[in-house]
Amino acid sequence: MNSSVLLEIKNEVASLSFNRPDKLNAFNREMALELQKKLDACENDTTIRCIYLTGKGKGFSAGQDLSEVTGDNIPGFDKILSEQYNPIITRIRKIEKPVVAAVNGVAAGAGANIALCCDVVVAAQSASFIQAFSKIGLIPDSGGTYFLPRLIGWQKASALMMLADKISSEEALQLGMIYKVFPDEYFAESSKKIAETLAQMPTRGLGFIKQALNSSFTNSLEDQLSAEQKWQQKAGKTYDFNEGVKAFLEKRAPRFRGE
Ligand code: T3D
Repeated sequence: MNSSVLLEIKNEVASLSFNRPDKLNAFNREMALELQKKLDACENDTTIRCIYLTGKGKGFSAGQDLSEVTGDNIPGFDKILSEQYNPIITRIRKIEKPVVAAVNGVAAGAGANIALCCDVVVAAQSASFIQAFSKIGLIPDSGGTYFLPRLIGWQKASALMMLADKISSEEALQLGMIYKVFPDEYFAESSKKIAETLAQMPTRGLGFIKQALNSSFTNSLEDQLSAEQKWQQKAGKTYDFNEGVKAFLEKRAPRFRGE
């Protein structure tokens, strides 16, 4: 049986593809747990230096599989969030490796918010984003109320969450929600290139950038300066820092190892 999350490793990039294309990669429980398992495997594998998340077929992910939240066997939101979505978001933020979200098609509900918590978010021209929750009487979860106002500002976030407007990737770009948009025909290649570039950079340092950014959302300036001091000391002890400076002085290209 095909896995609901495919893993392919190439050029030190782990590509994780949501694989329920007939349901626009909506998350059932199995897929949410499989994603966590595969993210853990990527974290622990030192040969992987960047993670690339995308969807098979025409969607990125339509969020929670709504067929699993109706009927007699409803697991309950508390269980769904604590077992499925919250651990996905915290894992992505904690992994000390860059995570690229390559939004190939529609990203709705939890699908959109999983993309938005990634380190670099790019989208295909034909992709779209919807905070779909309010249409069915829910509130944005999977970190939506945390990341979206910080990305695009309170007012726009509030309106998008309440109105559940479907916005194009170009609009998302203009709002500052995502980093870049690529034409559909070059999307896979262009987005993968970003992941491959990151994988050849000083990836331990990129992991430290991520940690410093995580705390910047809640720290005072003084606390954040201390955090920078802490992560900079760690960065200064890496092989890649030494190599970067040496290569600069020797006027040659650096050969980073992610160590
Ligand atoms: O515990 C909790 O549940 C809390 C957690 C909540 C997290 C959430 O993510 S809540 C939000 C859940 N997502 C949605 O409400 C989005 C629902 N989907 C849509 O609104 C539309 O499908 C899209 C706007 C995303 C795309 O529209 P379109 O016209 O391109 O595609 P479609 O025809 O609607 O969908 C294609 C198929 O995917 C279709 O199946 P079928 O009829 O061909 O067999 C459709 O039913 C299925 N599908 C799409 N989204 C979901 C889904 N099936 C189950 N769950 C879905 N979310």
